[in-house]
Amino acid sequence: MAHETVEKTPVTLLGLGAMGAALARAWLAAGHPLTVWNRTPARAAGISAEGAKVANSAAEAVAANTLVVVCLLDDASVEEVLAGADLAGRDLVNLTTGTPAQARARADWARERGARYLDGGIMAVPPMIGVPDAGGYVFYSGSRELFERHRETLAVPAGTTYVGPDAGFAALHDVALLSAMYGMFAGAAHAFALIRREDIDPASLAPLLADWLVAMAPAVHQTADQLRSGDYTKGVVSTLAMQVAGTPSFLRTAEEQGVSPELLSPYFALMRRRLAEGSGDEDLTGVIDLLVR
Ligand code: FVH
Repeated sequence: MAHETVEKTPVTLLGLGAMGAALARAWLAAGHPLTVWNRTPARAAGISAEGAKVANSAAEAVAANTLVVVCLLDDASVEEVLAGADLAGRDLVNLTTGTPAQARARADWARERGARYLDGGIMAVPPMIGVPDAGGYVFYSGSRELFERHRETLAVPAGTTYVGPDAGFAALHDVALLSAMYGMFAGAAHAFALIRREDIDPASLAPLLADWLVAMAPAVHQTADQLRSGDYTKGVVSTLAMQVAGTPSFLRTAEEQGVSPELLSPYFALMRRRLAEGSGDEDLTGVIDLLVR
């Protein structure tokens, strides 16, 4: 029986930090020919032993393959590393975290140099890379054609979610989700602080906290529905007026427990401002409009 050999797209990867190394290992494990470069050459030794070609310079690595993936510290390092490389005809995929404006400027910069450009925002930590069930994925935005052309290769390290032709959208989605995550961490930090001096095992609070946050998370769908309709009273269960009335109890409890209210206070202040505008029968959605300058 004849065996068909499926050629795997060769990949160039610049950057072998924690995330770059995880990406490299995922592509090698899936059989993709891989050329790598890293500023500190010692970091490439392990990947080389696993089968990657190590280029002597970033320019040499870029010249090796059409698909060039960059995963460096920040946008400034991307500029520095690619400065001496000939990008003409390259498919540049930038997985370096940055702002939407940086991504848009980098897309223009790449286009001026004759490259096609796709920006990525990684929603995973290194141990999730190359582990299909880990739930990690990458937001992509920019050239749809480029995304489709390399979709299979890009899906090797983590899932792929294309969010539009605007190169800034991957970074915007990335930062939006991570910002929400920090809000959640802030709330959890306050909760743990409240019990810190009591005879309550943090390990007994943790599952209660996790279950509660999971139970509350679907509320974002109602928020989205209200934002779309413009009616912030639609489906409201707990009115802003009722919630503002409850806030002194939260602040007094913090005081009684010797806990600074500095994580809660800014949000409560916004709720009170919205209430003062006469929006007591609304949900908390109106706070969003106070944030948008
Ligand atoms: N690791 C994580 O948990 C997060 C998950 C979400 C996405 N981020 C972003 O991924 C980018 C790379 O992150 P990383 O984890 O690989 O970061 P490091 O381990 O610190 O490696 C940084 C690499 O960048 C190289 N580098 C830094 N500055 C320069 C420069 N001026 N010129 C050339 N290369 C530079 C560094 O090289 P070296 O220090 O080994 O010589 C590493 O290869 C990042 O945007 C995260 O936000 C990761």
